[in-house]
Amino acid sequence: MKVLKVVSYVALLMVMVASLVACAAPATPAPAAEAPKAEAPAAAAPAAAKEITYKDMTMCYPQLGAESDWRTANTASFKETAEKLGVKLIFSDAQQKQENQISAMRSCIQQGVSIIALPPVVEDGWDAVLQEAKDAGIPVIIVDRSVKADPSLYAAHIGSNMVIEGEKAGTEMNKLLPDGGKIVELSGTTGSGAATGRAEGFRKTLAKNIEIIDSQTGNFTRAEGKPVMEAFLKKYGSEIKGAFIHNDDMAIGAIEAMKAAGLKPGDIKIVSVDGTRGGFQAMADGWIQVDVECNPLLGPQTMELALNILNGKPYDRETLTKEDVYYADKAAELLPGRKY
Ligand code: GYE
Repeated sequence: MKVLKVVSYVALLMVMVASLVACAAPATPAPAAEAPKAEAPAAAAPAAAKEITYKDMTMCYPQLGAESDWRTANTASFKETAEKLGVKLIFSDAQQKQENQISAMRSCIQQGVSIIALPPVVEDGWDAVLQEAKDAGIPVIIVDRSVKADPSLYAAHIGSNMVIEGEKAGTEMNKLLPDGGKIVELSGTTGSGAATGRAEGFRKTLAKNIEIIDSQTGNFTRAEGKPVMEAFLKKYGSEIKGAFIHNDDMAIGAIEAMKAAGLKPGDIKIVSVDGTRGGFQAMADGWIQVDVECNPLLGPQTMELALNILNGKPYDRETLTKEDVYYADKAAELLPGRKY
């Protein structure tokens, strides 16, 4: 009888302890799109787990490609930071194809990585694979470009505000062409957050007396930037007073076409984006007038963010990088100090 009573006391005690533990566990976060601080998904940080360190972390980085100097610097930033901190990095190169990024993510999910950092080549079409990661308890940080997906499907975004970059570019074009005129646009990869945002911001600030007479994609590469500018020059000749070019690599390709057509630096006023060494050199040579900076060195911040997410610490859902605007007159002086 007595034994039975003790047994039932113990059972009661166990139930109480179990419910206490359940209460102490972090609540599943409400989708925190507009909340300043967010909490990690419960699955990522069991209450009793000891603090995760960089050495415990496996980060999947399904890089979108190697299309530009920006991208090369971004890849290097992730690889160097992982090496320095002791993070295991599973890196792949999707060659600008979304389906490759999706299969790389699926393979990472299967391997049971701690976290995925995704630089999405385009904005649409991520819901299914993001849901799969969520179901597997693997948090996803969107890096660099944005996605159009329910915010509850990913933990955070870190990168640039592409609309603001476009707005800055528009303001600079207005200064370069105070009397207005016709301009062309070489845009980035169709459907990418970088191209859509820059195009939108640019149009927001562009003065009424400046007309965009044509806009074509050069897919963010030198190789494709050149023929696009060639075609523009053939079609519009000296009508073109300015060009908004969505990255330095395409600008460098476009400049080759301009040289081949016998143009001189400054004949077409160029506003470019990224602020790579190549862009700075083209500014120093007088071909690019203004370069709107876009920072690719996202490795350190992303890994720190990942650690906070995995440890269930409060973190910012949106981290924007600080970026400047650079002008041709200072380019030669600043070039040696550029990190990418
Ligand atoms: O501007 C371009 C690269 O997504 C911000 O992608 C990035 C862009 C960058 O190819 O050079």
